[in-house]
This record gives sequence, C-alpha cells and structure tokens, in this order.
Amino acid sequence: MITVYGYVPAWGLPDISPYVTKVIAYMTFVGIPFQHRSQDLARIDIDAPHGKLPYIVDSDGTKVADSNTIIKYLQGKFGDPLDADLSLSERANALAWNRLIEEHLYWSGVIEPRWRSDPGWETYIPFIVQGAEVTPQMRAGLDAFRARILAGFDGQGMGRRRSETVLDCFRTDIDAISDRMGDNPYFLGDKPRSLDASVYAMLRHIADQPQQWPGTGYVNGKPNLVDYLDRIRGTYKI
Ligand SMILES: N[C@@H](CCC(=O)N[C@@H](CS)C(=O)NCC(=O)O)C(=O)O
Repeated sequence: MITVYGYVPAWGLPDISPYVTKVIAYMTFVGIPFQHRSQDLARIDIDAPHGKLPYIVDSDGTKVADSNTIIKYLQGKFGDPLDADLSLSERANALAWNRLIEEHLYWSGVIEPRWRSDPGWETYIPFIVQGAEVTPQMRAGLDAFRARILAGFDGQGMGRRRSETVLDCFRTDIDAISDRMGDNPYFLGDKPRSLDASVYAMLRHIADQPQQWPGTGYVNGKPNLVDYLDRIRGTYKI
C-alpha cells in the first residue's frame, strides 16, 4: 500500500494542500489504493525530501517527492491509462497549463488569501490544528511556518506584488482556465487526463477555502467551472 504524506483534511477535501489533494485525486481517478497520513511538521525537513508535501512512501520503502514526480512514478509502476493516447502536441499543451496552475495560480489563489492576509491566516489556523486549542508554543510554531511560506511567496516573486496586482493575476488565470475549458466535460476534452488532477485540486481549493478575500466567489461565478467541479466530485467522490 502506498502512503501519501500530507497535512490534514479540511472543508470536505482530503488535505489542506492542493498538491496533496492532486495526488489523491490522481490515485482516485485511476484506482490506485493508498493511505493518507499527516506529516509531523516538526520533522518535515527531515522526512520530506524537499521540505514540502506531498511525498509518498511505497510499500518497498521507495520515497518520492513532488506531485508531478509522484504521478510519473505511479505511471511507471501502474501504467498510464489517462494520458497514454495524448499526442506530443497535446502533452505540451497540458504541461503549459499545469505550470500555469501550479507555478502561478497557486500563489495568487491560495497563498495570498491563506498566508499573506492576516484575517485569512487567523481563519486558517483552526483548520491546520483541526480545532485544537492553540497554546502559545503552538502559535509560535504556526507563525514560524507562515513566515517560511511567505519567504517562498517572496522568492517566487508573486509576493512582491501589491495585493491588487495579485488579484488581477488571479482573475486573469481563472478567466483563461474557464475560456480554455469552454463546454468540455474535462479540461482537455471529453476524457479525464492526469492534468485534471491538478486543475480539479487547485480550483476546488480556491472555490471552497473559507478565507474571505476579494477573489472569493470568482471561480463559483464561472458556470463551466462549477459544472466541472460538480462533475468530478460526483464521479469520483473527492
Ligand atoms: N512542486 C511541489 C509543491 C509542493 C508544495 O509547495 N507544497 C506546499 C503545501 S501546498 C508545502 O509543503 N510547502 C511547505 C514549504 O514551502 O515550506 C509539488 O508539486 O508537490
């Protein structure tokens, strides 16, 4: 059995991380059994190869980090039922969308509302600790983790932009995703592809996160994205 190491479930999603949710979505789409475990955050830099989640541990002890590398590993081990018939041009297209979603939209649509915004951060804490009482020591650990994430936000560059500009980036990406999807049942057409694990996880996280910010409701204002999220949840129960 493969173990997926992540954070904790929240607001009806398997994990508060979109990348952990993505790996779980992929494994659910293709029917690979797994168990989800919460990483001890005090040990994240010891246990997680990149100090980030997800990573998986296979039953023979093989450890693989990074959601895209994990999916490649799973495709190598179990075959590639979702993408095997894609042409090179379709693969290139899928890669470009994956990068937009994971290397750009993630920062504007997830990190900005949850980690940069002070009210967003206060909203987030009870979910991270799963409702436990937050002691001063825990609070210091949480705030240190926030500083670590915000250092990444700054390093990526999105965090150096004013919030108004970040919001504009967010809306532009969501518009593009909605326009590209059009009436397709799945992002690239009429079949689910591995890219849908990424699209679904990120859009679901953005649409469902409890933080109130100027981007709240933007995904839900796109009927084709709402249909897409409903279709995948209805089919795969994630
Ligand atoms: N490229 C990685 C990104 C993983 C990632 O950024 N995970 C976040 C949670 S959503 C994390 O663990 N961040 C901790 C950190 O940046 O220190 C993947 O696709 O798995």
